[in-house]
Parts: sequence; structure tokens; C-alpha cells
Amino acid sequence: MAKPNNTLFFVQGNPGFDDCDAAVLGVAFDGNASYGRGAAEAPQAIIKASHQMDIENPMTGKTLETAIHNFGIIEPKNAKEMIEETEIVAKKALEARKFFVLLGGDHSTVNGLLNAVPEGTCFVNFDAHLDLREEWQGKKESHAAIAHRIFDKGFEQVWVGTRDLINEEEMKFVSEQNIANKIFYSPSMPKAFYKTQEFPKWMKKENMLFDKHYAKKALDTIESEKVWLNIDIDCLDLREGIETGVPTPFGLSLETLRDLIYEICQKKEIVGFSLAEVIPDKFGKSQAIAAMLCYSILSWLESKNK
Ligand SMILES: [Mn+2]
Repeated sequence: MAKPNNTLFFVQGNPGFDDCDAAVLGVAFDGNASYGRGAAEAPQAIIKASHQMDIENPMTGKTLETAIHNFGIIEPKNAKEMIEETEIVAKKALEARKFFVLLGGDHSTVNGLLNAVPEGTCFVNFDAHLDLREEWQGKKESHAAIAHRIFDKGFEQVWVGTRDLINEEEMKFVSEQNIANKIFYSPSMPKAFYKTQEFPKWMKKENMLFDKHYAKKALDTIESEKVWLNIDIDCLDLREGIETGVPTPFGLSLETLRDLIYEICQKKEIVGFSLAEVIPDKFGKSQAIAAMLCYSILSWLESKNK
């Protein structure tokens, strides 16, 4: 494992694991990406971008005081190694009831969490895609099959920002498992189009972002008390300036994502979050958004727990 040569938000020092409130692991792995590569560079870039952020928030006047332990960044050579190494660290953190942050990497890095996240947790998947394929390109651990793996483990799931690449296999799965009410779309067609449409079994009219109660409904759908925020950065709209493995237009605005995560943080017990598919860009935009999300979630939880 690479030594933590620098740390998320805190340039000086790395709080010890026993004393930390939150623990962070970077997984520099994009070996399972099927389209754009580069997410392996994200953990280092996000950490670097976090140093540009003022941890004293001018909007609240409060300084982030959460003690964050950095495990460092692992650089696994293959999927098997990635899953094993991630799992060891995730288990250590979550068994000690530390808030855990996984900085990917492609979305397949979440495979390393499946045996570590406590039972009875709902994965809230912020993602343009359902990722419900049984396998993709012959790989069960593919980023495009991650929600299927989460399902196999028996976790509840809710999707937000869905809008692309929903294939027949996934539609069938949604209908058979009766989970259409758990999927919240960010539609790529104009509102008028959907008015004329007969809605298929796998799509709920009231779960479209056009509906003003979108965020509330998504939140109300979560049955579990515990939540894992499973963020694939491609949930965001491209106008937000993100660079990602499978860029997809008509996504969530940064405000919609922010507000919904804020609400979930207020109402649920957040076990941790994963941030995947961020590809650092030369202007620093993707990594700045990612660092801001890390900061926001940690500071909301800190203010809630005070
Ligand atoms: Mn995705």
C-alpha cells in the first residue's frame, strides 16, 4: 500500500486510526472501466484538490474538525487484488464503527465493500446507470454489474439520476424484482414526451425529476435506517464540468445532488460513502467537485453529531 504522502483536507499530520472519526481509502484502480479510463488517478487528484479548499467554511463560519485517518492509496494490479485489499481496510474501519470513505477508482471498487458494509444498510446509488447487469464483458465484478452484486448480497437499494443504457436484461430484472418504485430518473426526453407515453412496468411516472417532490420521494423510499452513499460522479449533468468514464448528458444538477444528500444525512445514519468514476481533468474541475462533495458530507455529519 502506498504511504499516505498527503491527506484529505488536512495537509499536516494524519490522525491515528484509533482516534479518528472518519477513515479514507483511495483505490487507484480503473481496470474494470469499459469505456473511458483515468479514474485510477482520482484519489490522488481529489486529495490534492481538497488542499485548495478552505476547511473553514465561509458560508457557515465553522471549521471542519472531523479527525480523518488516511489509509493511503492502494494500487492493485488486478480486480481480485483490488477487491481483497479494499475489503481488508473497509472491514477494519467499519467494524470499528468509523465513518468510511472510499475514493475510487472505477465503480467496480465498490465490490470491496460488499462484505464490510453492515447488514440492513441501504445503498443509495447516485448514478446515470442502473448497473444491474448480471455481468458485463464477461466480468461479474464489472462496474456495470455493481448494483447486481449489491443486490446479490441482500442490501436494499435506491437509484437516483438514472437515464441511460438500460438494457432489456435490466428492465426485466426491475420488473421481476418489483423495484421500479426505487428508481428515480433524470429524464433525457422533454416532459411533453412522457405525457404521451405509456409507462412501462420498470418506470414510474412519479419518479421523474420533473416532479417537484422528486427528492422527498427518493428519501421516503429508503426503508433502512443505515445508508451507504454510493456516488458515481456520472449522476451529474455534463454542464457541471465533470470528466468521467461514461459521460452522459441530462443528469442531476450539482444543487439537486447536494440537497438530496443533505436531506439523507439529516434523516438517516450514514455509514460511509464511495465516490467513483471521477476522471481528473487538467482544469481541476472534476476533482474540485469531488473534493467539495467529500467536504460537504463530512461537515454535515459533523454538525449533526455535535
Ligand atoms: Mn454510471
